[in-house]
Amino acid sequence: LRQLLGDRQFKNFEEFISYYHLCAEGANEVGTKLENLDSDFQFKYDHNPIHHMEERMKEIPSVFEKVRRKGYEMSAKGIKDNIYDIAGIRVITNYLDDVYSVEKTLLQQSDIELIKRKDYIKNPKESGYRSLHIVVSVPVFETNGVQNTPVEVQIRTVGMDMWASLEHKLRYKTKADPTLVDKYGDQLKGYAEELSKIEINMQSIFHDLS
Ligand code: 0O2
Repeated sequence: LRQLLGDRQFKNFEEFISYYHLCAEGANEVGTKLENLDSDFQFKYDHNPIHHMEERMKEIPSVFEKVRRKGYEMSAKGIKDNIYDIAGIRVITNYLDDVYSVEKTLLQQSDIELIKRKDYIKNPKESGYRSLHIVVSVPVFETNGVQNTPVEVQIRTVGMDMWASLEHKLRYKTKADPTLVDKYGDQLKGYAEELSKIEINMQSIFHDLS
């Protein structure tokens, strides 16, 4: 941590740790909401939109690295005001439409507020990456009162998730020489497009059979 923080003094470290803990509780709240939504879908429509979910807390050195990279104030306040993905939930859906129905039903809940939204499905990244990223604020009830807490929810289909996981591993593996992956950039982007076409067709079959 000292290396990442460099000479800069980190202000209010204890306050940051307490906030970090709060974010983990926020992720638990949102995770439970998503599980309940999936079960309600199954009960009412005989279909589970969610294939599976993964929860992760951004590692503390990664939080500091992001603060440094983005040029935010290295303090508990700098983190609270700017870093919304300390707690993250990845929701992997069966079909493309499920991405948006999960988003819609989550945002319909009266205690959930949308803070930020990036639709990399409608506007894929240059790499070919596809996913819907939303940041929601959820109230967390603690011993000393209620705190609205940000949680990032990344929603994507099984196909998008397969591509993103493998592409991430390839990039990580060749970190020493990034040009090695760039050599395959167009090919990887092409695969993301092919997968997207396949998923649109699978969705149509599902509609026909439903
Ligand atoms: P981790 O551990 O997965 O979080 P922000 O200020 O947060 O809105 P940022 O950080 O640029 O801006 O976020 P962005 O680009 O919207 O989303 C970052 C996350 O999306 C990454 O997390 C990846 O999980 C995923 N992602 C974005 N682009 C790509 C891509 O080209 N390929 C793959 N495989 N994943 C991507 P982190 O920061 O890597 O870490």
